[in-house]
Amino acid sequence: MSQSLTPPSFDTIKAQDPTVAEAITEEITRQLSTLEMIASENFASRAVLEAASTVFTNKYAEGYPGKRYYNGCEPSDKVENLAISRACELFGAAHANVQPHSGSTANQAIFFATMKPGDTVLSLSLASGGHLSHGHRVNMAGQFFNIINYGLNKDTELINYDKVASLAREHKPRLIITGGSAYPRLIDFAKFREIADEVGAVFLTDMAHFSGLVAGKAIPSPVPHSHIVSSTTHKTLRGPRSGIILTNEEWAKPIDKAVFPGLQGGPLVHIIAAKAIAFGEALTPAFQEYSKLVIRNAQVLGEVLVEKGLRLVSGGTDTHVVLVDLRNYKVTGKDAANALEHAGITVNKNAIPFDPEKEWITSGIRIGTPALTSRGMKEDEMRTIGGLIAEVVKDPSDEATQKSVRARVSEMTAQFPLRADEK
Ligand code: DSN
Repeated sequence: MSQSLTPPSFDTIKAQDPTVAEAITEEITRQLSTLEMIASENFASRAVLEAASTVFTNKYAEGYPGKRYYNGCEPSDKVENLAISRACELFGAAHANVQPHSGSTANQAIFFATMKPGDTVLSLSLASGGHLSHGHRVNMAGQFFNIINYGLNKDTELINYDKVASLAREHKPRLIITGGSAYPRLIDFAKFREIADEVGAVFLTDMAHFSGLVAGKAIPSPVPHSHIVSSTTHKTLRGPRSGIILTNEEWAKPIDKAVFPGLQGGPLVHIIAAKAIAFGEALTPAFQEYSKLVIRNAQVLGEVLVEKGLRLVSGGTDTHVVLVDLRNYKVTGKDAANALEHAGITVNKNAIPFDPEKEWITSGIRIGTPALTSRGMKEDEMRTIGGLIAEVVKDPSDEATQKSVRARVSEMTAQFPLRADEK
């Protein structure tokens, strides 16, 4: 069994707490033996996993390097300073806060730094590929702020920049957000900044999904155009499960203050250490190659699905994600995702723009290539997988097909370690 998923202390867990060990073993087996195609997931390196399980988890380090509330923070300072300087180098940012526990808490801190309750936010709707934390009605942001959503052009399924500009002029938002969880195309960050400047708004890019592609220089960066950029660190960026905020000089202090003491308590120093390692990995030429391959794989996968008669939202992808409209097959996202899981292919149901189905049913599935690209899969594998997906999705009630595809998935996954670079 590949070691890349196994933290150093796993044998101790087995001896001390077999029930937890059993769940961990099941998860290791699941990750190894299925095709992980959730667009927001990836396989962190052994070094990242090791760092995340170190004794730094024992340390309280409230504050920032050089200015902590507790004593004994010298090693914590060292590792946090390293994470900060690597993040700044990686993204060409003036300032980085590496303490947010997740992408959602990063966004909450940004709201706290930039707005008062009741202020107006202009963000991409969840139904158009945005994110819950950008102000969906069930999210804290949706309840504390006045959320105005922009959407997509119905014909192109691309962001309707004219509508963004007219909504910005009408509602005078304090914060304009772009980025999301299911928008497969490049975003015109310069255009957003122009609109934000015109109405005096702060411009935030949430690059949680595509930050690894930016780090790998495979797509344009939002950093030069945004006042503030938030991200997770575990998706395309392939680090530990966590978040970061990048800012220009102007927003550095307010953001630091909003993260701590505004929102969080003690930072997760073990995870900050893991982030430092991930940023170091992302600074390598190998990561740049990886990022380009992630996109190429998504494009090839998309082409195969189109050949099989499925429609891709916006006609394709520029990133790591393809959003598939299943209506040609008369199948719902929920049924397709469940059938694929039985066949050993993990994706998620996802609303497509202007989806006639409810949020828990949907007409689409979202498929991503970051994790399988980490396994070393390339165009040939994407062609095979595209065919398998179409076979299963065509008739989600066909259990025999699911079984035969499951067998082929097992054969395929047995040939690839979780990390091609860590055999
Ligand atoms: N859950 C993440 C995703 O899948 O895109 C976003 O938070």
